[in-house]
Amino acid sequence: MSQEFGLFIGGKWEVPSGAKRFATRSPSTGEELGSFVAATSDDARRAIEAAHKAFDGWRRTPAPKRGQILLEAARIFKERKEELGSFVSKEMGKILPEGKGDVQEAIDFVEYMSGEGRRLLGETVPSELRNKYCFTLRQPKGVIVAITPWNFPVAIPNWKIAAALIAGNTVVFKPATNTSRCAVELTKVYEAAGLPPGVLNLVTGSGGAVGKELTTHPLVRTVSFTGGTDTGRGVYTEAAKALKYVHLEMGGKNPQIVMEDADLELALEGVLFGAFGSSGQRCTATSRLLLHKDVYDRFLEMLLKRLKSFKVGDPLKAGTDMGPVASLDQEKKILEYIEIGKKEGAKLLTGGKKLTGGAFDKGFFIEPTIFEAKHGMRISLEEIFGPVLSVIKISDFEEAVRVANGVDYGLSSSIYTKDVNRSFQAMERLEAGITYINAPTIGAEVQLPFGGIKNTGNGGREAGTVAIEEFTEIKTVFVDFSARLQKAQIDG
Ligand code: UN1
Repeated sequence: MSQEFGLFIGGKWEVPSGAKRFATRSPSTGEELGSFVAATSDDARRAIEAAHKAFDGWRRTPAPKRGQILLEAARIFKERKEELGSFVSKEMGKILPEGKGDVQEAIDFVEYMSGEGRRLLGETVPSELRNKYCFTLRQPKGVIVAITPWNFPVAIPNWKIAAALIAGNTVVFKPATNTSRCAVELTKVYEAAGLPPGVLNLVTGSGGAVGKELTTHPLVRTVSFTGGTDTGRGVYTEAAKALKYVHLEMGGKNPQIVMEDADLELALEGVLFGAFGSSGQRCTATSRLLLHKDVYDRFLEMLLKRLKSFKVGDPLKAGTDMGPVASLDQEKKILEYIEIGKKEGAKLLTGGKKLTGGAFDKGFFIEPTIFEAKHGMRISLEEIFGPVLSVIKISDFEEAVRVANGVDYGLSSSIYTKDVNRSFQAMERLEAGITYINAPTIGAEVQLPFGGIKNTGNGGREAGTVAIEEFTEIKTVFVDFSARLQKAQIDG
């Protein structure tokens, strides 16, 4: 029997009477990692009410003081980095260095946001009238709902939680079901850091049960969602009816372009990390390699050779390059896409199968898979979210840009070239929220904005200084110290 955990509402861990439970399991070994409460809409409502109750006290806490609590949370994350990193690896299957990287990304962001408590800058703007001051303030919105995915179970929730908290909001956190243990541990960090009761609340369980309440309750002011496009569309549509502001961060079909003048060794390391890091389960994963015809055969040969020594297996073992995919559902979906690829005539160059036998039988392991594909095939257009790479031959830079942009998504993009002019042109013309020059499509840093265009999102960005925008209202203030009625646009 694994450890049992409750919901965290109003500063207390609680198990509602008659609560149903679910367990999470390692996608590598099947080991159970905890038993969690499947929250109901009533639980979600109580969490929202608790967050609302805590709001006034938290918003009035001076922002630098809120920052000190965040800094303490960052310190505890640091202290627990190894342990939390191994929870990430165990619960969603990415290899341990990446599990620890997930936690490090949280540490970086929480530290960064703690400093924001001493800024939260507004603007001072001149008035057209004498003896009048005009300025703006950033004010918290109220109750924020954070709906987060399993692929970065520590980093992504923190992008939302820490930014919302520093701005003075209170939060209801609804994590993906299959990484509930990471979510519980993360919540405990904030509890230990001294966050007042109700400022952060955790509601575990499926979105189906609590989604409507979380997206339509009158006290919820903003819903911040990262996850799949279909779910995101549902959240957006539902919340729109209740006129909520919604921030969406969804899929990608990110290209790495390799031009004929590229440093091929560098591009090779880049594509391996980009396509197969976290078993390809990043929104930023490289799922298309756009390869210039002059280096096509050579680069493919290098890639296939290098993959021969690529180790798939236990994510906790040193030397493993790639762990399992995160769940049975993921495995099914990825294997389906591999079949689709074969049916639409893409040539399977390597991989393509579920790994079986011995320890593999306990988990969801798929070989790193590479297709020689064409632009326009489904495997070259749709997000697979697995270790599957489509290689597409391009004959020049114009074609590379056209193919790169020829998808519905626009999160990340990358080009390998030594030509400065071309790299700047790529930067300007690639339709994506993020462009890397001579680096893979993954690896965003927290002090810069993160997000995408087209079907990837709805215009907002996380991280960086803009992170605060999502979670604040701007108040415009006019102070007239002339002691008489002055009429803008009419006087003077
Ligand atoms: C995601 O996959 O949703 O740039 C986030 C990266 C990571 C964040 C990815 N720092 O790959």
